[in-house]
Amino acid sequence: MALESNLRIDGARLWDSLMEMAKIGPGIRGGNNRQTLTAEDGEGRALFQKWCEEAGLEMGLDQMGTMFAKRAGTDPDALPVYVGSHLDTQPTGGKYDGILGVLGGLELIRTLNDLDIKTRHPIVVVNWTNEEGTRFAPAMMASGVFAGKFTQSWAYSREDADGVTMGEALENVGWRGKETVGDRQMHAMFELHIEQGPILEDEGKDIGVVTHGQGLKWIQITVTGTESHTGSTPMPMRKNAGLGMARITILVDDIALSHAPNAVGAIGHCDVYPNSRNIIPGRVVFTVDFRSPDLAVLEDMEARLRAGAKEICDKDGLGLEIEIVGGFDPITFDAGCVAAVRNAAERLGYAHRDLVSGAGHDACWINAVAPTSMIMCPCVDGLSHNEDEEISVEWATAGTDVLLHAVLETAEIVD
Ligand code: HGY
Ligand code: MN
Ligand code: MN
Repeated sequence: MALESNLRIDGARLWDSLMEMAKIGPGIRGGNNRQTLTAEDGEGRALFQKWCEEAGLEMGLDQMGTMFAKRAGTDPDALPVYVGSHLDTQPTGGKYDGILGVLGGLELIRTLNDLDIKTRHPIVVVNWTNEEGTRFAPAMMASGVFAGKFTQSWAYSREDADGVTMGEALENVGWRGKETVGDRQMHAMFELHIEQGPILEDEGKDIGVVTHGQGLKWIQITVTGTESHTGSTPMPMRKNAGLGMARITILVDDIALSHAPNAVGAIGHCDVYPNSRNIIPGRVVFTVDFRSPDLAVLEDMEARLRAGAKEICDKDGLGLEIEIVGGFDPITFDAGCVAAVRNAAERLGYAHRDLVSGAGHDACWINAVAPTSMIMCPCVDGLSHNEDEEISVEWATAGTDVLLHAVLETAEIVD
């Protein structure tokens, strides 16, 4: 059976599943708060597991809690083609970031079942644990362990704001599997994801053919000063850690802008101690998020941050500690997988363009151990990591149609 342009998924069924999943771990403004390894994440996992069982898939679970739902191929020795993404969300996350990739993979399976299409290679739908890295840094944690970037014991030791370790949370939520992480061999992996940026919508494109992923550095900075009274401490006597953070915040912006237009930088996380209205902060802990498609630029940004932060803290008599808590180099996706995505978009008649992923994804790590690429669809106003994140059923359908065709080209239909 040849791959015909009329071979399409059921967009209405996909949309229903997205809306059903969105009811779990509701946010405060219509989005989702289903942070990794919380009870809400466990509920979302259970719903995904139920749907996979209804689709006749065999569920595997590894020691990082990653879920692998397998549809058998005709050749038991052929390595599977993997699809999927993540079901965990930001605390003020949207309904589609990650979820579209997992449920789009499930919709692909449902479509193959409806049409009784067999493939030589098995197909596996994955829900990677802790992609977001919000509760437990770093991001893309389970896929990072799978790709050998982090040890499992280090990942288990990572703590959330309440001092709970990732290993304890995994045990408590009851999703720690037995499978050794990284044992699975992949023929290829395709990840469908919303763009989380404005390019596709601005250019009227349905599909992003993702050729590269920009690199990322998460640099955690601790500035220490002296807690003292905000009223009675004379200004010259103060060692204000909060002021140090403010000066470094401006420095981060200046460094990123000096590498415009492709570099970006921001501070999204900060903890102020003791965080009392009338105590000068004695300690602040915050994370700088630098990104660029160019490794030399990333290295330059880190070097200038280290030098500039030291100058600021020395001048203000503040202590300074710097720790890298996450990151990966810019990546180039597999040319064969990228071509399969581009062929699919062309065959299906979807407007498409090559794209560099601005956000990090599990595919960025898996690209190190298997031929990998990504498919992106637009999102409204390029907004993501915001409860107002929105896509259209047409965009979701187009992305999943392309996923279906790219996977079938790779997994080989058997007549
Ligand atoms: O940080 C990222 O790029 C991803 O959303 N975890
Ligand atoms: Mn994501
Ligand atoms: Mn995200």
